Amino acid sequence: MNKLVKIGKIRDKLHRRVLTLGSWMQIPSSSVAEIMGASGYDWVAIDLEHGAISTHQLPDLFRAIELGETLPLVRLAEGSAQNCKAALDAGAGGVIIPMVESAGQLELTRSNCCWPPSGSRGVAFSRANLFGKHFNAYIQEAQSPLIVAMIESIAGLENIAEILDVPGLDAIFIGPYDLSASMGIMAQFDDARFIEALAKITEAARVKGIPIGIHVVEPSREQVESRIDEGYCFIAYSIDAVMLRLQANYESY
Ligand code: 3PY
Ligand code: MG
Repeated sequence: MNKLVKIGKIRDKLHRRVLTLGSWMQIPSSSVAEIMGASGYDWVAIDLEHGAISTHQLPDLFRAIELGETLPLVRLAEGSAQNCKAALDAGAGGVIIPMVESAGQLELTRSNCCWPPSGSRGVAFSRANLFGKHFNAYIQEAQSPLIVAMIESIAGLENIAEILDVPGLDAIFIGPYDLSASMGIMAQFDDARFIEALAKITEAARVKGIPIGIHVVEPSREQVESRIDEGYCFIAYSIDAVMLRLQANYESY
């Protein structure tokens, strides 16, 4: 299945508020990527913000993820033109943008991700279009990669209404660790203030008609199910390294 079709399927699910389940990778290994890509997720995001993966490793990781018909995404380190080009030229189907705090910041990053006329990303032969072989076929994808904005700070929360109005935004995605840290209650996910912040974000998204997502960092099916019940439809299930750490711990058996 080609990448544009996979992106379209995820967009369609998001429009219908049907769950798209993904996962997250921080281990720079194509074998791990092959396992993650064959594990039944709709998408797997390579984390370039945290962890030790470099952009030159993206093509091999993407190839391995794609063997399982899964869409590779990237969680950018930040939304600079260079970061957006590197991830998308390597073949990412879209980006998850950390720490979005204003409409202007999101619009600039969206533009950095899209070829003209929908954006200002530099046009080039790259792996994404098989170095020119699929140049024409890639134009549509290059003009509309999946764009997901992370809300993970008090500023993001305060500016949520204007952020949700940015055209081309496919979903917002909550980073629970940074959001709780920004509120002075790091990782206290049962704190009433954190629960209230999530409720504000989800209500604003509902009003503006934008799908919402969240990172369920602990690999807990129960937590995923309760997030689905709360209306989240773009959910990242854990992180490769966290799943390995938990299973590798002999004391836990
Ligand atoms: C956070 O919880 O802050 C994250 O960025 C999760 O990906
Ligand atoms: Mg974060």
